[in-house]
Amino acid sequence: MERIMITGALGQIGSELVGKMRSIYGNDNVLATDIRQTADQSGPFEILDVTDAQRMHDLAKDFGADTMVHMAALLSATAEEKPLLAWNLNMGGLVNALEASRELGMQFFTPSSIGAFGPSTPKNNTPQDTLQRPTTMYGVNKVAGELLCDYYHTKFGVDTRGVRFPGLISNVAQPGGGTTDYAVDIYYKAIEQGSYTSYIAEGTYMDMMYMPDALQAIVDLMEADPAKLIHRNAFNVTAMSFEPEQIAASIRKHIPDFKMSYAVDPARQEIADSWPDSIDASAAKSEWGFKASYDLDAMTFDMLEKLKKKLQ
Ligand code: AKB
Repeated sequence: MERIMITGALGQIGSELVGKMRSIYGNDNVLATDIRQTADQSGPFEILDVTDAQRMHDLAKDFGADTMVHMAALLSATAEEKPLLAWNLNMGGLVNALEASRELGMQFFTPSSIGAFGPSTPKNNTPQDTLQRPTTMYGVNKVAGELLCDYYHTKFGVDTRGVRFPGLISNVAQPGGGTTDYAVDIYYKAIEQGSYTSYIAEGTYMDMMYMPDALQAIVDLMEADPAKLIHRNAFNVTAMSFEPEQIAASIRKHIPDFKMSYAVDPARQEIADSWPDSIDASAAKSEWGFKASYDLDAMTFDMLEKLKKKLQ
């Protein structure tokens, strides 16, 4: 990785990944792209609608990119509300990014998700290789995307790599339209209001990870020795699994009066119920040394510290 192009650079992951990659590879070697304009960039930035294959190809070529990191996508709850848009954007953007990578010989990364699993998948310690019959449009996109990345590797020799991210928690950019977003919002509301009303029901376990671990996982996988990669795409990665009461309890260690109530959103609850309670990341650990540094309490401490400074 020397010249990296990132799509969806203003999204939840992209807005921190750009900074991380610029700090490692140099500001001028990371091209950030997004469909929206921003005034706030420390290096090259271009407007890009990922469904525009020609512009994606031309930007990568003009920049001399050797790596494509494709992040632009609709998340699970929005994809359920706008399934056709999700199909066109998530699959159209992905195939365009893979094609540009094939044509220009770029290494390739894109994230899959725990959303690639469904109700018939084993719910606990979900294996790396298992049943994948998701019931959401987002999940359909993710499974198809995993297969498409495998195909571009075996058929065309593109160096495709990827992980299945759990819910990602960060204090920089807020997610939008995801099912796991409550686990970010709760920290903001804990500081702003001392209380939170969860749209996810008590007792609903989902895998999660703190953003610094997610960013490090992307860099580590992209830098990994290809000879050691058996899976390449869609590695299960996770740092913790919790239900809403556990995150509330973790927050109460710092804000003792924090109050939690519930107003369950049936649409997002249905999505959450179709996902695993916990996934097994042993393939990522053994094939490229994946390791998460933050557990729930370490993440809560850091989130509250950083958000207090940001919000007060
Ligand atoms: C979502 O909730 O849609 C995402 C995901 C788990 O992929 N955070």
